[in-house]
Formats: sequence, C-alpha cells, structure tokens
Amino acid sequence: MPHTPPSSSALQTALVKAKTQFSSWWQQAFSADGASAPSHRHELIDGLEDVLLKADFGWTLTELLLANLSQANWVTADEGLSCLKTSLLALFPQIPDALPDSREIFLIAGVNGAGKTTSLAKLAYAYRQQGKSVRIAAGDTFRAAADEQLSVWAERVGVPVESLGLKADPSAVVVKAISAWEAEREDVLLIDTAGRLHNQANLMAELQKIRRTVEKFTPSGVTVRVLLVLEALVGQNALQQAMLFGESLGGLDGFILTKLDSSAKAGMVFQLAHQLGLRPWWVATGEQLVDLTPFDAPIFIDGLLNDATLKGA
Ligand SMILES: Nc1nc2c(ncn2[C@@H]2O[C@H](COP(=O)(O)OP(=O)(O)O)[C@@H](O)[C@H]2O)c(=O)[nH]1
Ligand SMILES: [Mg+2]
Repeated sequence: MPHTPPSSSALQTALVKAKTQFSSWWQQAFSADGASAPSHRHELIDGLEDVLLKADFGWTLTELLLANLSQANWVTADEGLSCLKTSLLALFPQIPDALPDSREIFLIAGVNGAGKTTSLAKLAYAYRQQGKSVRIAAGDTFRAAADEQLSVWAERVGVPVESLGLKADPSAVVVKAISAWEAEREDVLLIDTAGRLHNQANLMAELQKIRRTVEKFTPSGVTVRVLLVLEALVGQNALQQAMLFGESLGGLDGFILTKLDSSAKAGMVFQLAHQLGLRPWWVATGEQLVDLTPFDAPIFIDGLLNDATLKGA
C-alpha cells in the first residue's frame, strides 16, 4: 500500500495542528514587533533556529539544516525556504518495493497505547478496500482485553483473527497464523504485539523471539515488513524508542506515525529520517478505520511549511 498515491487532502488535514503551531512559532521568531517576515539571509537563518528547535527537530538536525542554508545560494526568504524544503526532502529514504507479486507480512511493535492495534485494524481495512485478503495474528497475549479489542475490529473489517488466548506464547500465535495464512494463500498478514517499554529486557527479548519466528516460518517469496508504531506526541523520545526497538527487532523498515491529529510537533519525523534513516509509511489521524493515510514527504513538508511560506513572501 505504500505504493498507492496518497490523498494529499487527508495528510494536509492531519497536519493542521502541527502547521498552525509551526506558523505561530514562525511568527514569534520573525516578527517580535508584530511587523514583517524575514527579508534577509541572516534573519531567516537566525529565526529558523528557534522555530526548528521548538518544533522538535533537535540540535543535530537543526545545525545541519542551518549549515545547508548558510552554504546555499539564495536571496529572498521564499528562496531560502525552498532550499530548506529541498534539504528536508533529501532526508527521507525511499520505501523499498516488495518482491514482485509478493504477499506481505507486517510485524507491528511499539510501546503501550501507541496505537498498534488500531493502526493494524486500519491497515486491514485499507488492504481489504484494495481487494486483498487479510489475516490478523493476535500477538498481544499479555492484556486480557487485547483479544476482545482485536476481535471487535476484525469483525468490523471482516477479516479472520488467529489467537491462542491470554498468556499464550506470542511466537506460537505467529506460527499458527502464518500456517493458516499460507494454507489460504492470503495476501497480507498483520501481526499485532503487546505493548512494551524499551527498557523491559524480558519483553524486548520476547520481541526478538517473535521476529526470529517470523523469519523462520515465512514462506519464500513473501516480503516481511517490521514497523514501529510511534505516537506523534512522544517528541524527542521517539528517537530512543526507535533505536531500542530497532535493536531488538534486528532493524526496522519504518514506522507508523499515530495521533498526528492531536500533536503540534512534527519535527521528530525529520529527526528519525536524519539520524536513523527511518520514515513513516503511514500516518494515523484519528480513531476511525479510515483515519490512516500513506505518508508522502513532499506533501508533509509543504503542508507543514505552508503558512510560513506565505508569511515569508
Ligand atoms: N486521536 C487518535 N487516537 C488514536 C489514534 N490511534 C489510536 N488512537 C487511540 O489510542 C488508544 C490506544 O490505541 P491502541 O491501538 O489500543 O494502542 P496499542 O496499545 O498500541 O495497541 C485508543 O484509545 C485509540 O483509539 C490516532 O491516530 N489518533
Ligand atoms: Mg494493542
């Protein structure tokens, strides 16, 4: 599904909060006297430092972006902003194509409450909309309510769930689910997992085992994607989560950015791209099945900077 053209309006709507906040920081930085937008190189570069730090871009990336701007050849603030957009765009790696005609397995991990189960239901729905057959593995065997929550979603979407009940070994659920999925030759398998904190060594080890099991039982010709679910609200902590989950999972393919509807900071998306080479694959923007949209870097960047651009004209 990363290959379907994104709906620009859904992503733009999702960005409303972040964009509004960004443009207010922008105004604070550039019009202390309530007057005008930056009109010179040094004004833009100085003011931008503030804006980027406030928006969670982090020191390392902010310095890099400002250095890029200092070296680039531009005159007006608008030209400067377009340089900035180019630098931001260059941060995002491409989503690797699936094997030709591939069936896909998604392993979904993340901390508690990040939105794993909801996102997985949304993915199931989106793939069903594309006419693909989907199965879900109930790998969260930790919480009593997890199975029920997943069944409700699965029923709503109309897809089968594999479960072994509370306290079962999630790896055993994976084995059962892959086997049923393979027997039915279905297109997409979505594996849910229990939320865990990246400092819970035993649970992180369990995740390692789940990953190994997926690798071991995945039939040839199937593409496995390991995605971290990250709340937009976590800000700077996203980097640490992504590093530690990435270690346990033997690498991440990318992440699903959730709750962008309730977050005002989007800078962590750029930090993750810059420091870890990770990008969002989808962005979740609410609690309904339709509230998931493929991530598109140009739309995201334009959306975020849109008002700033106007003010800088
Ligand atoms: N506003 C908003 N809420 C969300 C989003 N995604 C999930 N949630 C809510 O976050 C809570 C936790 O979601 P859940 O999928 O159970 O998280 P999990 O513990 O990671 O599986 C639920 O109340 C969801 O409805 C989102 O994109 N936006
Ligand atoms: Mg869950």
